[in-house]
Amino acid sequence: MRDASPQTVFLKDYTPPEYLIEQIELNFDLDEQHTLVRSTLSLRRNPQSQDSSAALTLLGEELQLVSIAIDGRLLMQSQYVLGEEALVVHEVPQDRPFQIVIENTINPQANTALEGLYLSSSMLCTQCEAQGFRKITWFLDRPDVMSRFKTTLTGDKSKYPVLLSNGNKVGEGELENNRHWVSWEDPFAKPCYLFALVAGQLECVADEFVTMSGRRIALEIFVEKHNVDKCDHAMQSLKNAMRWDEETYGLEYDLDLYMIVAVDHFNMGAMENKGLNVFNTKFVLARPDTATDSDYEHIEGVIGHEYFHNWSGNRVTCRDWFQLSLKEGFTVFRDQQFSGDRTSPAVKRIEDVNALRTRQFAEDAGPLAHPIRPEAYIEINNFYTLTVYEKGAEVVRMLHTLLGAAGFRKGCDLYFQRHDGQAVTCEDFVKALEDANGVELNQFRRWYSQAGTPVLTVSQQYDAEAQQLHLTIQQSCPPTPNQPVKASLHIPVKLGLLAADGSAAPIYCNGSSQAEITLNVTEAEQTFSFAKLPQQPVVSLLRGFSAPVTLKMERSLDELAFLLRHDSDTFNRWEAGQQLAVQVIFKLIDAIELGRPLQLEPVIVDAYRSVLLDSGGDLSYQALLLALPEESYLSGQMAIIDVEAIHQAREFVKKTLAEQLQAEFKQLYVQHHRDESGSFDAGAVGRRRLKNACLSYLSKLENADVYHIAEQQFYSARNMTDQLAALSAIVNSNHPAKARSLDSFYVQWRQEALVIDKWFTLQATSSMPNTFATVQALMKHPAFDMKTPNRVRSLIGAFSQANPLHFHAQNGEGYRFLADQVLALNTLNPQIASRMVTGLAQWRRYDAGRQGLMKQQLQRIVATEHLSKDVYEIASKSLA
Ligand code: 0A1
Ligand code: ZN
Repeated sequence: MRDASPQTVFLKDYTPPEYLIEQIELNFDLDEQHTLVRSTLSLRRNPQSQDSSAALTLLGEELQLVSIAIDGRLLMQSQYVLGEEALVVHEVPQDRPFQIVIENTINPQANTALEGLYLSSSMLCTQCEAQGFRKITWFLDRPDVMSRFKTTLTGDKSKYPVLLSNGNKVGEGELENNRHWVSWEDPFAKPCYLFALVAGQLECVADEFVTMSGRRIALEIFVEKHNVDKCDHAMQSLKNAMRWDEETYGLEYDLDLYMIVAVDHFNMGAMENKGLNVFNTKFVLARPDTATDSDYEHIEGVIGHEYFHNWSGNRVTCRDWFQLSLKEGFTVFRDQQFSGDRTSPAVKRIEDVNALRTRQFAEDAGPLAHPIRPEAYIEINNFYTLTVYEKGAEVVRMLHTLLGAAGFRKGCDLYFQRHDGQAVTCEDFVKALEDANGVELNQFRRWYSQAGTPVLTVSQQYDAEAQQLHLTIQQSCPPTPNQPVKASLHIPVKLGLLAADGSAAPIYCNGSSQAEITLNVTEAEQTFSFAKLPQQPVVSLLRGFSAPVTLKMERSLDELAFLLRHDSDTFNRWEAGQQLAVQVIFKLIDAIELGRPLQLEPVIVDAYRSVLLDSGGDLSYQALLLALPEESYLSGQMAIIDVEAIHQAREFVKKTLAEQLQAEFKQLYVQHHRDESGSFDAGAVGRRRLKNACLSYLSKLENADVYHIAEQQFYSARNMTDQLAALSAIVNSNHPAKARSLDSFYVQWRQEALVIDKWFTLQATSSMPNTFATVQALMKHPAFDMKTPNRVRSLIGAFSQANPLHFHAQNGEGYRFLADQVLALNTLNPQIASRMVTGLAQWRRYDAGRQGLMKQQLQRIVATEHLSKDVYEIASKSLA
């Protein structure tokens, strides 16, 4: 918990470690409440350190010291100082390597923060990133101290038949009193944040992968017994990822064994511990009747992400935590490429951009905005953000665009070759890309240090006589905390031109003609001219969303409808439809605010009709074209967010489209509805997506026919995608069988925690009246548990972050509720508590009344005693 004034850590203060730990031998005597740790460290002074003090400072928190010895001699209390956060040994040998042996105890059962060693159901497991290792034993807990680990686990054979750690198993044996031990050795030096151990009653699902050089790798997924039948997809995903990284980056796995363990209690998605990934069950377990198609896709994405970290993160790691995006931005980019290749690149790109624009853009425009390489933090766990991950991936993507696929690959090869086994910086990454390609990326580097979403304002001027088009692009970036003035960035802007018949108009540049080019926008204002255009073309700009920016360009509804019909760039085709809907919805919002009657623009009805009639092959893509912009995206476009008007206008469009295109929606629904058990292939997934998109529209009609369709689908579904889509249609309408369907779903799935999470989320995100009362009642439901992060996210997180209408109720009940939960979580799990505070961070975007109410709750949080650093940092920065 927080001391009087929590300390800020600055990037500018980085200095190399004073000591190095070449090897660590860890012995665990495992017990739920009283685990004994013996750690033997082989240390020496770091020749690179300028510091000359003879003291050694080891970091440790919440540990009970038993004994400490140097080179075999026990230390007396006068020889060290034991503080809340560190153990300082006054004098250690300076001129030779030395050994320290520390014995301490820890209590995993009391560890509800889920950092360090903790209990999840009946298994013991660890989470060490970012700074959890110091809750296991005293150590130089920083990523630039890389050590070889040898770990021996001892425990009761019945409680802990399976004992796992990083690397290869090198020994095991039986002991008296039904106890046993297993030793593990990891040949690769690593920072302690990649250490892991797992002990429990686990079943192993095993397979094998043969690498490109012909090595046989054993693959093992460990789960609790009742989940053995839900591992096939994760295993297949792992093999797909291993093959993909060989083919795409030339990177091969390095150990003989790759293990994944699925745990019920986990603060994040998963963790890339060397050779022993620990996963949230949500990203491992899938069976067609329990997991949706999106779940299947997320599992493959996260399995890929953790696997890709073996190179981008583990073999080459971060020098310090300010460099987090070095591994995370790069690895997210890699997992996005992988998922795109595995499913549909067009659909994957749209989903990623949608998430970026609705969530990361809000972060970048609010009080918590920071560069992808932050310069200061109070609690590093607060910086596992959308900015570091998702915007970080966009920055890597832009490098890929600027260098081309082959140049990017050359740069990555050099990066891995040059820095294998090292802890490095974002600068080292950019430098490797530069050196491999003989280019200079100086201006581009500003993306690492500058926060905020740049705005591109584009105007066009067509000169019929000269047959020329002039595009003027201005860039600007709004101020962000501590960065009032921004410098110009290097922004790659992909461009295509469309002729009147929808075909590509050639772009003449440097003597040759191309169908698409990338403009290098580098100045505050630049004009690009294009010749030999006998007619004014329609401009398709920022294709593929080639940079994480906001594009401002005057467009008529007809022009957008034209692009929606003809743009050959799949991203921009979708984007045209989105912007069309945005314009239509905003006109309606104006009408609502002025008290005028609402009328739907016919152009959107025609546009949607064409989409409904043109199946074009990729049904998932077609379903995306039908999806209206989310309320959170629309909020991002408003100076003062009018939650009710946004909801009302969007609902009006959805309902009116459903009324006017009823026959088309119904026809498509019927065409694609099958009674299938659910196979995860692109055709079946696309059919389900499209059919359920139609159902969602049709359910707005609120008639007996549609009620019947939804209920029929709910009861006959043999896969979770269809069952959940039907339940969602029921819950978000006035369906007479709502209560019965929810009860039936609960009874059917009460044994499956991940399905029950969906049941909570569906109710928490409902836009129907009485949702707040339902949420309050669900907090008291026997299946709700504040100590299980997935459950907290499924109810409190879903309500506060995905139900704008009810969370932002004018009377402030949603805000008060959230603050109550944050304070309750603060003592149990600070990481989860601080994630929940972000629901209040955007308070400045609302009307005066709501601002006051949100601020009041933030102030109440900050004024609370014993606040964790995590919550303090987010709440106080939100108020600043
Ligand atoms: N490195 C992991 C994510 C992760 C980060 C922090 C954690 O605890 C604070 C846990 C997991 C990844 O990117 O997958
Ligand atoms: Zn990661």
